[in-house]
Amino acid sequence: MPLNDPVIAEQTHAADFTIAQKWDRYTEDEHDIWNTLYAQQIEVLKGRAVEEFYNGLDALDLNMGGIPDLSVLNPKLKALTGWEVVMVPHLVPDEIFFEHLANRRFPAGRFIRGRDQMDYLEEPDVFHDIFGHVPLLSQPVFADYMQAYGQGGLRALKHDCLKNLARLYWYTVEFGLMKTPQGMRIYGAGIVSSRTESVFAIDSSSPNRLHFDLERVMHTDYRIDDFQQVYFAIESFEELFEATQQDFGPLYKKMSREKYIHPITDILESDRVYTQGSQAYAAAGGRLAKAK
Ligand code: HBI
Ligand code: FE
Repeated sequence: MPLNDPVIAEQTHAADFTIAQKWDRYTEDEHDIWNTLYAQQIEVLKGRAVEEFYNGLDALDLNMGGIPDLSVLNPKLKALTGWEVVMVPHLVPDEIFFEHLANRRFPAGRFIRGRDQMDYLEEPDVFHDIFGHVPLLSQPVFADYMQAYGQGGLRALKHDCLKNLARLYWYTVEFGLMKTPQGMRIYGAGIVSSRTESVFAIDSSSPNRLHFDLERVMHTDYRIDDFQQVYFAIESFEELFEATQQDFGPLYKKMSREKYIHPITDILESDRVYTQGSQAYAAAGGRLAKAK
């Protein structure tokens, strides 16, 4: 929990874990960190992010400068897709998280990372949550997918399938790629909000890039401490949304019986392979090797 944010520390969160943003309490330095990150990402994402992401930035005027004020952002987002952003102090429990999504509320962290963590941090901050996640919530099909995911999550909890759903979130909402006629593009929030992974996910010959398959993804391990070793690519948001438009009941039953998991770098006979990676980055020790 980010203890260095006094505006979080002075508040008691509501039952649904929301807090007030208190936008006027952000310091000049905090807005400046946002602007630095923003400029950096716009530059590095050129030719790398999906069109829908830029359409979202434009539609929401997220290029106005400084940390967005929710009282300005939310009316625009609500008018477009019925979604709104709420502030939370830190990671919230799974059922609370799903409950928000199922009701078209996206929980975003209030705090912003420090200058010593510009490249990588473990807990989602306001830059990751708003710059990374919110542009696509203004796009109708993706907006519907996120709500369906929240509803599916609530059901998954009852069937002991949370891990499977978490993997789906990871490989789509956080680290998803899209194969477009112009080439491979990024839509996942974990990538678009990271300077280094934006380049790695598209340009590196190290990771595997496979076509998205719902069940395959729900049984695939992932890593949270370094660049991904496998990315899954959809061809459109319609494809992603369609995949969730089935009765998950039988799927959950099957998954609660069969707890198998595909190792990260496995390529299956049934996989549609875009690029088979060398895994050279991971083999060399990844982030830890670079830090030495
Ligand atoms: N809470 N604030 C916040 N943000 C998340 O992304 C989040 C969370 N709680 C749970 C959670 N994610 C995961 O369980 C889901 O990705 C499945
Ligand atoms: Fe995220």
